[in-house]
Amino acid sequence: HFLENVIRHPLFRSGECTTRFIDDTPELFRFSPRRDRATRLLRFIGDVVVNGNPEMAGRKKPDHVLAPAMKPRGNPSNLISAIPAGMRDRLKILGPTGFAQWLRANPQVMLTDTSMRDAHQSLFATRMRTRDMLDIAPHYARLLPQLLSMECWGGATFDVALRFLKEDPWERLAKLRERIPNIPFQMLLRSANAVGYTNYPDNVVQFFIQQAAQAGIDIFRVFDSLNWVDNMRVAMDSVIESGGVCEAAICYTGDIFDPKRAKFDLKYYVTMAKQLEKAGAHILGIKDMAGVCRPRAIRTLVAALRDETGLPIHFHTHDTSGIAAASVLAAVEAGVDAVDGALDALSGLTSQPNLTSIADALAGSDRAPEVDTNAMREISNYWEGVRRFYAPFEADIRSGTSDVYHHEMPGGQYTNLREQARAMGLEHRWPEVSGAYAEVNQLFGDIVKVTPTSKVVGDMALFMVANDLSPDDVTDPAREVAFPESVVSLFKGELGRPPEGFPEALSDKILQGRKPMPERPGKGLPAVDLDAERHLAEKTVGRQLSDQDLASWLMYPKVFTDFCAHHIKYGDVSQLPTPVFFNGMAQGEEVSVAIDAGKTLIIRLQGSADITDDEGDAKKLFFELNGQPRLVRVQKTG
Ligand code: 3PY
Ligand code: ZN
Repeated sequence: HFLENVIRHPLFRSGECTTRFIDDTPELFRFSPRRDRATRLLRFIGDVVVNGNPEMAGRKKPDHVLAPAMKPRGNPSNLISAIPAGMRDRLKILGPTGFAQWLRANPQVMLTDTSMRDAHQSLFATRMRTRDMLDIAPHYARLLPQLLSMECWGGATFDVALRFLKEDPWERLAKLRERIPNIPFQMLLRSANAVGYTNYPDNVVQFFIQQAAQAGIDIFRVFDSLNWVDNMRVAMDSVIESGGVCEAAICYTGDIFDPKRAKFDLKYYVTMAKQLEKAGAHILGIKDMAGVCRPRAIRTLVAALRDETGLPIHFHTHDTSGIAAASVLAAVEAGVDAVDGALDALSGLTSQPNLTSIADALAGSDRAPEVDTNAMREISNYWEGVRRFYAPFEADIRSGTSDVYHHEMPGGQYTNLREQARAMGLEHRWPEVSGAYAEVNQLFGDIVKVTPTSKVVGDMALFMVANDLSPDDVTDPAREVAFPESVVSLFKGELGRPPEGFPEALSDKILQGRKPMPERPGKGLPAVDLDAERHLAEKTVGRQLSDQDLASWLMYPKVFTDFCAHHIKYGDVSQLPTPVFFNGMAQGEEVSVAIDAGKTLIIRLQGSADITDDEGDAKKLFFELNGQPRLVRVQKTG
């Protein structure tokens, strides 16, 4: 190791070192952390083998070793071939405004692939790991440069990466960016809630967006969970100042043709669209998070928004009903400029409709997108293998459900709420939960339901079912109700407010004399002293923090602290194969883990033995690491 350090040292390589080189260069004695990293990874694998990954508690482990996902076939030189110019190159030349104008004038419909964000958020609780994305990333760069964008960041991915997957979302972004320099990256940003569940002070939102733009996010889809434009402005301004493309989204709820939901009529959406255009949006997103925008509605809406604004329109929906592709095709016929979908193996059910099928269905028409659908299928074959790793996180749903038109649950929430219901022993009462969800929506005054307001509606629905409360019980002034904390917070205005406010009687009952916030929360929240926060965070986690680390801390201080502790104990686990991360290794199994460019660990589990020593019951695991025997002792915790 010492010699390695000497040979690598820039002074040595420059040939200018003197006889004092060794004395004056203490870092020569700092040996490669590789061995230490390997030890920590073996410790992690050992822990999972012996005690299980806590993430898998209560989930069914596969009964056989899972095969790696198959990457696209063909010429292996594919991956060293030059990366073709893609849509990101066009964006760089034209800039956000010029790019948006080009998008609006372009006759073909453009495509966004959500496979790396919303698709897995909506199908398997956002659990897709960085390694599974990186393995296919170079193929995207070479095979699909015509995509408008890849949605690969934001939404719940930030929280889940740190909290459950123990990996750094910023590193994920950097590594994807390195491998895919030519396709725009898109993120979902919850305006004042950034990538969290509550409004943050304005300067925190601004700092987060600056970091995201510098780290390589090109297109920011910005929405507010109550469609309150005032609460979107700070985020929108910040995206624009950071040089990003600001796609301001309207969250679609109700049905523009339903007289009983007249609040969400065409005028409501057109008015909001005009406000967003005035606020500087480059692109207008229609965010149909539940998948309830019917074909007739989207046709009318797209035509109206294109007429009434000068912006390109981007349509996002979910296939929970089983017929969302009909709405996508109707949107295309009505002149929508771009649509979202997921590649075949990650499409359908609560995810996006199938992007490849949409492209194939449009083949030969004057709006047919310029993409290689054979390449999309090849990449999808890879996703099919990857999806198997995450089977324990999938909800047991096998078909589309028309019930979504009634409850309007976002696709990204559906499986989570079912999971919450399961954890509370209420899964067998799911139809009641989904019915209560619709009732809560009415009790709350018929609101937009999307993260984080959807979470509040879900909490209240579970609360009502668990306590056998009817809507009348909830509103009855004579009946005391211990409302969930998130409901109180919503009515206090901590997530903002719907333009028309909340129903007064229920608000009075929930707030019991307290007054709701008169302004958007960000206005009342004092700016965070970023230097002081950095100091506090560094003291807490015991190391210096980058600006990106600080942004993680500002979003989720506790989760980030736990993540750092995990990192100290086990190192960077993001490059472990997913089956190993969740299930450990079987005896005789061998895996390779790339810990750095060009540095790979070959890990083999040779065997194990139960032992009891001074510290209690444990297991000795016999590994082979790059051919050398390594012994790991793991305390049994169960
Ligand atoms: C999120 O905010 O995570 C969503 O996916 C909303 O639809
Ligand atoms: Zn979505």
